Amino acid sequence: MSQNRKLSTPLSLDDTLARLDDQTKDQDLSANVAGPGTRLTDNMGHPISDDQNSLRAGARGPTLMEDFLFREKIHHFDHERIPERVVHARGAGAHGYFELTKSLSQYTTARVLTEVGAQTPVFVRFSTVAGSRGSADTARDVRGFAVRFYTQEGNWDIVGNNIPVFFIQDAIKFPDLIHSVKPEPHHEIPQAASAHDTFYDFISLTPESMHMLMWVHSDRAIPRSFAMMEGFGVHTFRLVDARGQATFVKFHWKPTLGVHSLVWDEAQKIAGKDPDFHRRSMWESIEAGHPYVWDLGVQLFTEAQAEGWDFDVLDPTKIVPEDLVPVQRVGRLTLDRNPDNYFAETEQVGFMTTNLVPGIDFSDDPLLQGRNFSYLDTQLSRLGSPNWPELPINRPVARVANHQRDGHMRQTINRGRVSYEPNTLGGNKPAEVPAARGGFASFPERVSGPKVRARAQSFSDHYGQARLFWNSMTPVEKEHITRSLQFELSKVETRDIRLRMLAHLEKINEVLAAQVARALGERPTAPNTARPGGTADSAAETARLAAATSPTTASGKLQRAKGLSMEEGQPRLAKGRKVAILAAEGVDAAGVQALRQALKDAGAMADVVGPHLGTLAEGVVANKTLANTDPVLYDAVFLPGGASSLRTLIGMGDAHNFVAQAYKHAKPIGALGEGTELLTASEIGRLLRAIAGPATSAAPAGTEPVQNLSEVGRVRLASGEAAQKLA
Ligand code: HDE
Repeated sequence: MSQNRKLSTPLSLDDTLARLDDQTKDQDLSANVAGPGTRLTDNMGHPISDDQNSLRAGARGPTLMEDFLFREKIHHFDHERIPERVVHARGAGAHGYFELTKSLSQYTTARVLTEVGAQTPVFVRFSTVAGSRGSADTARDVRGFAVRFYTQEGNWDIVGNNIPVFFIQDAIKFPDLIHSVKPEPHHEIPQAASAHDTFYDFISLTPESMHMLMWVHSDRAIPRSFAMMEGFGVHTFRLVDARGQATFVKFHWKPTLGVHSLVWDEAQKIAGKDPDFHRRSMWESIEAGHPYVWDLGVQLFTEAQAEGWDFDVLDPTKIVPEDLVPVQRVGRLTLDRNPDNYFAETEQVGFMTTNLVPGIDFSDDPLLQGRNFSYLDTQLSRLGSPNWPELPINRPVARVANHQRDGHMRQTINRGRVSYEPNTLGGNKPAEVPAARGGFASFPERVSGPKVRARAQSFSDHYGQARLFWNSMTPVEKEHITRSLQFELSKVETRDIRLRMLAHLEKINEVLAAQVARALGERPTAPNTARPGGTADSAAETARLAAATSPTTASGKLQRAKGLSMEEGQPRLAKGRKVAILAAEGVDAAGVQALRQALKDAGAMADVVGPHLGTLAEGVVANKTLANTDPVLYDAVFLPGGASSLRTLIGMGDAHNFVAQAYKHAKPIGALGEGTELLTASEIGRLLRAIAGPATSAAPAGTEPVQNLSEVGRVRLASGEAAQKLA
């Protein structure tokens, strides 16, 4: 990490990181160093002379009870596992820092949001929701996006997702939702998948989930990488200023690489070829010096403004459209350091929605209110002791001082005889901090009302924003949503559940419903179903939409909203992408070097994929083989020149398959010199010419792979049809 970061806070970033790092870190023995920590000991520090054999009565006799070294080692091993998270079990984390670029001092006293240029250490954990710890990264699912800021005023966690809304409005339904989506309890099938009866049974009986459902069937649910997805705080929060005035706020993380996805066929194949795809990409990228970067965005609005909208900002199934309140970018999150130890950091981190700092407060969103109970509770069962905040990854950098004592695994050695307040024996320290001097004080919201179990009337429109989302999609995005619903609902075995889902879809969009109905073998009710599996004629649909009225559209009177489409307005960069260079002995070394340099300059990474590992030409070393990797793991394929290299590749079915798969997923394919022969002279070339024609943007380019790579998103979306034929 850089040593010269500007700081306006009393502790330097390095100090705070050092505090986080702490003396609990042991020595990295893989560096093969000598010194303290290199002698093998047991947990009590006794040096061990033989770690190969247990203590026996005679070389062939029974093991002795007194073998404390054996018993301690096995005892520790037996207890190495802790319960996985009940949701978000599979995750990957990274360290970094947050830097504020625009002060929000007009709205809040929180120093992390007012001190421009100050850098706050962060730890971020990304996750899928439904799958177990060992499941695949690329399942269709919501992604957790949990950010911990280690501020000088205590830990602040934004425990968000990559989708800005949620399935349910009230936390009391969370166990039902999660029981329905997890593997079915009688046979524990399917793993990390929502395409099954219990999920759609629950969803079809829960209309408030329809908006979220549209997002989950969009390409947002199969991100290309963690660095190419947005993050959202989801709930409305409050910022509170020095006078105690509150402003509502929604938090956003906007990726500097833009929002990009896989396609479903790729996502499924990657799950087998490399289940660690997302965590590996993040790890490799950070190791290669390419940090993951987002801007922090805020939507700020007053209670009075919110009262004017036809949706409730306390309802977590609703967004505040960016057209109504633009997102202001106020800071930058940079993840530039991989954890040292997965368990100690990524597994033991315990996020909590209740980790707030003075100047930030909750709203009355009933989902948020319920979460405020759950996160503290779950840490106790997962981490096993009320002292879990003492674990290095959970320990704040702000000094902790209170009269809480004892409990399992207490680390702190509290001094003195006073553990109560008020006291005179300890000078009544630590003392309360009045709100005026920075102590946390809740926003004094006026609340009154009868004690009821009821939903507000303002939470009752479940389709308006689902429609808004659908209407805001481009034709290709609509097609992907349609295909995803066709796929998942066709796996539901109970016809009644499928029919209930179709009835909901009809309320969102008739054409969508009709196309899904066809795939389910049901009679479509909408008129425009000319292209099974395709999308509606957009002119006709636009006209119908313009005429559509709904008593409560929950859309702020918008038909389309900004910022929802992934195809519109996103940067398309080579940065963060990965290219496969197919090569064999005799490859054009200069061409490969030039390409690698160009990719490096553009912030992209490359693998040389050969028939075997090792040197293929001077300075060209294959680090992957055609057998141990796969085209689904890359964003583009490049075929360099070199006659003998190409002769070898043309004779290999795996090489043909590599190019064909890349083409099927509409990836850029570049070739130079003899490299073009694999495309033109082979069966692949014949197919490509027949299907794409020379003028199609997805046709093999022949040159300039880096430029083509930057087009990857557009091409991938646009050429789906042609690519399907190749499949
Ligand atoms: Fe969570 N959620 N959640 N959740 N959630 C957990 O806490 C819960 C919800 C989210 O990387 C658990 O420490 C309830 C919304 C993330 O460690 C648990 C409700 C959003 C993570 C829990 C929700 C989230 C969790 C499990 C309904 C997006 C992973 C382990 C009221 C805004 C954090 C843990 C990490 C984890 C409860 C709904 C995000 C059980 C009761 C909405 C990113 O406490």
